[in-house]
Amino acid sequence: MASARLTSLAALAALLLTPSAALAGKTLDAVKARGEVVCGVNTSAPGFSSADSQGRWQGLDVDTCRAVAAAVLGDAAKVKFVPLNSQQRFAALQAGEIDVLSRNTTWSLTRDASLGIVFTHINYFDGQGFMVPKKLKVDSARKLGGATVCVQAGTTSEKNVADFFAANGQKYKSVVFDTAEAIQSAFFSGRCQAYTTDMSDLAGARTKVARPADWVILPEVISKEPLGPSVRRGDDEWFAIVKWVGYAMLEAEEAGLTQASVDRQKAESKDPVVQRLLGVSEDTGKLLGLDKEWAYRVVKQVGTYGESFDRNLGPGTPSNLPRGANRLWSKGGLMYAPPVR
Ligand SMILES: N[C@@H](CCC(=O)N[C@@H](CS)C(=O)NCC(=O)O)C(=O)O
Repeated sequence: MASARLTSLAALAALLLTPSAALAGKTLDAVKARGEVVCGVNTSAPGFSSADSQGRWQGLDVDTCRAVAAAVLGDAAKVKFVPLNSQQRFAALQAGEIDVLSRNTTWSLTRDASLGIVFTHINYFDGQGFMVPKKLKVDSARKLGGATVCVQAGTTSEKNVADFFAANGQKYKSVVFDTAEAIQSAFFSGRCQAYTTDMSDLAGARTKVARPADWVILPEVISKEPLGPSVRRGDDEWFAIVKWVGYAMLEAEEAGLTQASVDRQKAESKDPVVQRLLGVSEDTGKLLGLDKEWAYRVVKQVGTYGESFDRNLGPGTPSNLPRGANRLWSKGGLMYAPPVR
């Protein structure tokens, strides 16, 4: 009797441990029925998400959504972008107005645990800094005691800046704005002595002014800002798709794939990692509710993480940011994808 029960328990355990095709989640079903991924992005953060004069969106966060569309719908162009300011972003995701929030958003305990959303992965390791007018002749954030500081409502920046001055025993005067447009036009017209937000945001904002050299980004990084996409809680299948699309872009870079050569690599490579990732050998797609070539299409249509970084943020772009902590773990950085297998 006892041994019969043990046998059936073992059979049940074996069943549960055997990979099986994913159950399609309701977001995946809705996205397929609609024929597009609805993606919440920044209204204008050069390098992360901004629309050009023809209304075409580009940036690292934009590429995340295009990659999800390539994996899920077979076409990276099938994305509707919804620009959201800092305060609107979480409500839009909670209310089901967007499928993914991909908008320079910091992963923190409070947001992950209390907003009905979950972060899928980190696509940019950032930190908060300060920008000042060159004519202020300040070379360190520690010399900003008593300064007027522009900051945006509903951001981690607002809280970190309070911690920073409190920890240094200094006072400051914050001037809080609701939108990037308002804060940037205020700061660049002299309303505040300093502007504080993520370092990448500061670099992006500075690209918008006529004389970028008149504005200095101070060296201190006062916080950790791990930025990444998030999805609504309660749809594990969709969560897994967005997460593994992000990881596939990293794994593709690590495996030496490129957008331009992926077709040749697919036809010729004998590397088991490449064959698996591109769907030449195993079918990892069916475990996610996708097809065999999901990750191949991501690389073919959007590129690897490194290619997206270089195109949108790297040297040669207006943001001109070093890869820094966002290098692969194998190159001394923090970017590490669990194996796509
Ligand atoms: N990473 C921080 C800051 C993100 C953020 O929203 N930064 C502002 C800085 S200006 C921004 O991007 N605003 C654009 C907008 O509201 O349209 C967070 O998640 O709170």
